[in-house]
Amino acid sequence: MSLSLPFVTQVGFDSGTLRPPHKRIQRRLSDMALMYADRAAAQRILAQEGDRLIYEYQFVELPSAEGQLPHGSTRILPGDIGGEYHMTKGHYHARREQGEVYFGLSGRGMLLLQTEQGATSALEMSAGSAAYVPPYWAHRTVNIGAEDFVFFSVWEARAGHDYASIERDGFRQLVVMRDGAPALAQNPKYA
Ligand code: S6P
Ligand code: ZN
Repeated sequence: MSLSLPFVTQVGFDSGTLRPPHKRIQRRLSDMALMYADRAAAQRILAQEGDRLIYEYQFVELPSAEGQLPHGSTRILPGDIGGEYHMTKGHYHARREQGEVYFGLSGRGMLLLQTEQGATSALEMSAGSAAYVPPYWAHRTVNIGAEDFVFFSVWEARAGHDYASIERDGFRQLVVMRDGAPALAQNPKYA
């Protein structure tokens, strides 16, 4: 056993910024253009506007050992791609038995979840929401507001991230704009 030392990180509720800075990953439209239902809209935006930032996440990297708890923030910018709100890629944990906790810091979001057996869930989140992602549920967050949606998460170091099936099929539920408001729609790929 190697003993870790305790430490504290300051988290910006509106920006998600970690102080001191830690690992930071940015996802742009080109990184996930095939994940939006309207691929033509994604290509149009890339051609006309350029490669917009969709979300970024920052987290404290820890050794991949049992009991270590990496944690960090995600900030999703407001906007949509062909009427589908900006979202994270979403993933299953490679070790399916590992759950996670999300805590809303600012803005308005939707947490989409699903299992490999076909169960689905969609939970609204805002500042102060603590959402539980149980073991075996894939999870994706979506910004359904006009401001940045920022949340904090804590997961187990050996959980791992499995993006493959989501990259191929997406989530069963899409979060789309209907009459200017968010609504759930069925992903035609699962019809
Ligand atoms: C990690 C946790 C989050 C996401 C982040 C980005 O288990 O669920 O920190 O990594 O929100 O989402 P994604 O789907 O691109 O990893
Ligand atoms: Zn996760």
